[in-house]
Amino acid sequence: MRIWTVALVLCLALAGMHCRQGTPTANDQSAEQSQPKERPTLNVFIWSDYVDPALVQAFEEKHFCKVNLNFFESNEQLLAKIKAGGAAYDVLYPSGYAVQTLVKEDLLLPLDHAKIPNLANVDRTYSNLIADPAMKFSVPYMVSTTGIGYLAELGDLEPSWAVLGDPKLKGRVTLLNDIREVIGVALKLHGYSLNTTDEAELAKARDTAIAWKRNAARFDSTQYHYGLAGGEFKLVQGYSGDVLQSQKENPEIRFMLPKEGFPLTCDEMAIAKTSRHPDLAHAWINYFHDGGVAARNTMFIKYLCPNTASYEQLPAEVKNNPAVFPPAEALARAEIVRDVGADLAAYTKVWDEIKAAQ
Ligand code: N2P
Repeated sequence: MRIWTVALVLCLALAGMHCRQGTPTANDQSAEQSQPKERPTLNVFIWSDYVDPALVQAFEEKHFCKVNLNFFESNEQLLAKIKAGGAAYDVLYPSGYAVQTLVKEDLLLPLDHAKIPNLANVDRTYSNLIADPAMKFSVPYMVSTTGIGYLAELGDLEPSWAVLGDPKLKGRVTLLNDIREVIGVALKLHGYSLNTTDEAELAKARDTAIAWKRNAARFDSTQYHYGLAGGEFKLVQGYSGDVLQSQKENPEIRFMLPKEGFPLTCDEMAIAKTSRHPDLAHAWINYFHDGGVAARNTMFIKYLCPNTASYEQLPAEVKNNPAVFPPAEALARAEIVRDVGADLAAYTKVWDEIKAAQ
């Protein structure tokens, strides 16, 4: 027993020496006299519950750096922050439609593919979902769908967005705090495109969303799945992975993608033009497309990472989960949220009316 303990301690010490060789102080001839070089900080601006924290820690160790995760709750919040300038973010996670806006406004750094060899692992079968298939400015991170999360006690629900207005659930429902998601699914209920710019269609969606708001406890994009797991809410409009993550705490949670169609986004990784650590930012993007890392991340956050090298490392229950990898018949009902350009003003007007309604 003692011999094994000594051997283990020796192994750990050797492993420690080996690790330190890769750090910025490794070539220092007189380590005792000089100050150790300070770890750079990579500032990442990301959605909440969107990365396995153990992988972030492993990256910090591998690249001798500190990672600062900052969270945003909608693309509009991300865009407002980046457009205002002043924030020292390195890596950003906009959805495809927000990538288009950032590129138009010249706020992203063109990517150096030589620094991201794992781009070879990106699954090209999803190229049609991606805003920037040549990956000039952004690399797909996760595909997310928006559906309904609910407690199994509700039984067999009608697979329709109409359930958001069910009076039996008054006060126990939440809606995403997101202009395109809420107006988008109200448009879908009526059979319209969630990228419409038709004023009459938007007005009809507004009235539906106001009725839903009256039935809901609140708009919430970040805590709702905890409320669902705890039973505070019985039914939520939610992102696929958020709802699936909450099954860890409460296995009696279900997820469905309504028959009228649903929003789909491919959320991307991009580097801010003002990044102070562009090399480290490239290394970050490369790391999350390593097959093993992508598989571990998918297992933890339960979103679909379009990374071919990861698929064979996923357990069957993730690979065969239609809420993570929607089958073709479900994908046929998905609609990608697109940049509506100047017509966003019409959405903003409707959103303000929904928010103001009593
Ligand atoms: C994570 C939400 C990410 C999905 N909480 C947004 N498309």
